[in-house]
Amino acid sequence: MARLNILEYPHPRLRIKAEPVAVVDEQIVQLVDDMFETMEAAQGIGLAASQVDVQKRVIVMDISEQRDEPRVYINPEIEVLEPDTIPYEEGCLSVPGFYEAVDRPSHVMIRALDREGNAFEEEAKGLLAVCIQHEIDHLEGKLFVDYLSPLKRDRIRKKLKKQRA
Ligand code: QAP
Ligand code: CO
Repeated sequence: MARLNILEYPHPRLRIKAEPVAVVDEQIVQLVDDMFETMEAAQGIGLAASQVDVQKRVIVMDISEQRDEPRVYINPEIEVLEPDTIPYEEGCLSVPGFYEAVDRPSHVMIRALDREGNAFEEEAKGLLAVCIQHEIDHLEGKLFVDYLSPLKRDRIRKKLKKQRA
C-alpha cells in the first residue's frame, strides 16, 4: 500500500475527464487500496482517482461513523430517483479547510463495479447520495466550488494559494 499525493484546487489536472476502466485487474485493485490508505490518512469520507492524478473512473468512500464500511465504485453511473434537491454542507480533500452548502438530488440509484469487478446496484439517500454525486463530479473534472458564486469561489482560490505560499 502507498499513500498518494492529493491534488488541490485550482490544480489544472483536476479538470481532466476520467476514462472508464476496461478491466478490473491487479493494477486497479492496487489503485483502490492506495486510495483507501490515502483517504484514511487524510480523514476523508470520499476520494476520486482524479484527485490523486489518475484519470480513471474509480471512487472509494467510507461514510460510516466507525470507518469500517469501505465502498468501491468503478465506472459508476447514477439515475436520479428524486430530482428534488437537498442542501448539504460539502467539503473536499482537494479544497482543504472549506465547507459550503451545495444542492443536489436527494435520492439516486447507483450502478457500478466493485473491487472484484462485479456489477452491483445501490439505492442512495442522504449523505451517501450527496457523496457519490460529489465524487462522480470529480471524474467529470468538476468540483463543488463550481456550484458556488464566482465571488465565493475566487475567495477560496485566493485563500488556498495564500495558505500554500
Ligand atoms: C466529499 O470530502 C463530501 O476540508 C468528501 O480539512 C464531503 O472527504 C461529500 C476533508 C462532505 C459530501 C459531504 C475536508 C478532510 C474531507 C477538509 C471529504 C479537511 C479535511 C473531505
Ligand atoms: Co472532493
